[in-house]
Amino acid sequence: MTELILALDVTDKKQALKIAEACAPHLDAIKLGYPLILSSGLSIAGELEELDKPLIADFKVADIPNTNKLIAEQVFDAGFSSIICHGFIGADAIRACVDVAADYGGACFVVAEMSHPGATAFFHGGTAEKIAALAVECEADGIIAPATRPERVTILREIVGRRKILSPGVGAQGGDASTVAKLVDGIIVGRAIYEAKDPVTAITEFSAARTA
Ligand code: BMP
Repeated sequence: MTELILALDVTDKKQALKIAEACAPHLDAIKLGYPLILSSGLSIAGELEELDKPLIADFKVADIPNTNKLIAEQVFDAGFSSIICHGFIGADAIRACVDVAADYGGACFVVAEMSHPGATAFFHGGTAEKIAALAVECEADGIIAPATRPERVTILREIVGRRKILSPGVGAQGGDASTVAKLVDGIIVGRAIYEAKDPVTAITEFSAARTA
């Protein structure tokens, strides 16, 4: 079944831990990014360990190969099982993340196309397709593609084949969970869950939408 990934962009550490714990039985992985890590430190990964859910580090790494390697090592040492890097950085810099992920038995996902409206100015016109092909060439585990544009996900799927597609943009950004769940391997949902009056009810509904 399509995975349900919680984007835990909650800057209050106590609240983040509370939401993660309550939602854990209904989710497949938790994505952590700058909002929570900058407020709580990388050690938050260790504190989430007892939930026994894979942790995805969303730093959208975008540096030279050596710096990427150093970042990725920190991420996997902290207990994450996956890392997300940008794709426009080129093959050598993507490979630096892919190689470290492989060394740790983890995974690396490459941002092929972003979900927000402004992303079309850069990613359309062949760039996303080029990045998706680069992700395959670099043997990344998969790509990030926009739930806000299912038709684009379909195009990128043709390029990446059976490699995983994780898709943010469901809920708050307007993406429809059941439509996108049919096209991808994992849907990423943030605000529509953690800002809901009752995050558990919300996540249960997204969980059900995967099979609708
Ligand atoms: P929300 O469901 O609240 O819109 O959160 C989506 C999450 O996915 C955020 O963590 C955001 O940084 C991330 N994301 C995204 O929305 N679009 C992308 O193209 C790539 C992302 O990582």
